[in-house]
Amino acid sequence: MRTLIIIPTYNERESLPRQVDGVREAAPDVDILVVDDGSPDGTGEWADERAAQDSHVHVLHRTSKQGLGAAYLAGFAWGLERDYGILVEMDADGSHQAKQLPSLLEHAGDYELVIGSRWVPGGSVVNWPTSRKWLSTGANTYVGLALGIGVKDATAGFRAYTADALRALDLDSVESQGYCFQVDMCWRVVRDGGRVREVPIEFVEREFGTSKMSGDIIREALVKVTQWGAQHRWHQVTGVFRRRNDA
Ligand SMILES: Nc1nc2c(ncn2[C@@H]2O[C@H](COP(=O)(O)OP(=O)(O)OP(=O)(O)O)[C@@H](O)[C@H]2O)c(=O)[nH]1
Ligand SMILES: [Mg+2]
Repeated sequence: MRTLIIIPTYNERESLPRQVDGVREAAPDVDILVVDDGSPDGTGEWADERAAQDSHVHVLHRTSKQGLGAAYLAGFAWGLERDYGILVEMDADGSHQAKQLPSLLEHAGDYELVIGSRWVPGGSVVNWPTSRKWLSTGANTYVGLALGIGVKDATAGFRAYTADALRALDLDSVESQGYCFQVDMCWRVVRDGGRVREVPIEFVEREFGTSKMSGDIIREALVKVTQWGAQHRWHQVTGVFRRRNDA
């Protein structure tokens, strides 16, 4: 199945070249789409130069920084139009290691969504302060309790979808950004009856550039997951009453 690795970038001039090299080496048959939001540091120009030399590399330019979720949605649309069968999300910053792509892709296609997970046995994080570990495990515990999905790392951004799974979703209605985008997409796949498989990965904190994580991104995730959780529980409860009344 044709596979597209989508790499969103904003000011990743230092990190992107090694990530692209790594992917080309680890999975020579796959194509790469860099989705750059007009990075002022020249990331987009570098990607254009690389694309001119390598037919496996493509670039989608967007005029301004519109968030991770919007970049991925544009990347999905680009890939679906071109009939890729598997669409992979991968950060540029080196946190998602190209050498682990084969284990992610091994199960892609058999499951609607395969997630490279930090929080299943065998998964790990490297160079994260304790506060980040608590934030990530706390967020994932909260997601698990609120939504009742048995996914250990729903905020993870190294993942592979089947094109059919994405086509089945109403992607136009996805408005979430950052971490919330990942939870939103996972929740949509699960609600649609899709199967999710987690494979352990080693996640490495970025060496170059700066994180785009912010308080707003954390707040967005907290508010939306709480809303979705409340709606989900309400539907469960009203569903039980309806069944009892029907009986
Ligand atoms: N195109 C685009 N890419 C973005 C945007 N925000 C973040 N990215 C990219 O998305 C990837 C993940 O962003 P990071 O800043 O590493 O955020 P993170 O991985 O959630 O947070 P850290 O764990 O702190 O690194 C990187 O490749 C970023 O360059 C955006 O608004 N537009
Ligand atoms: Mg990162």
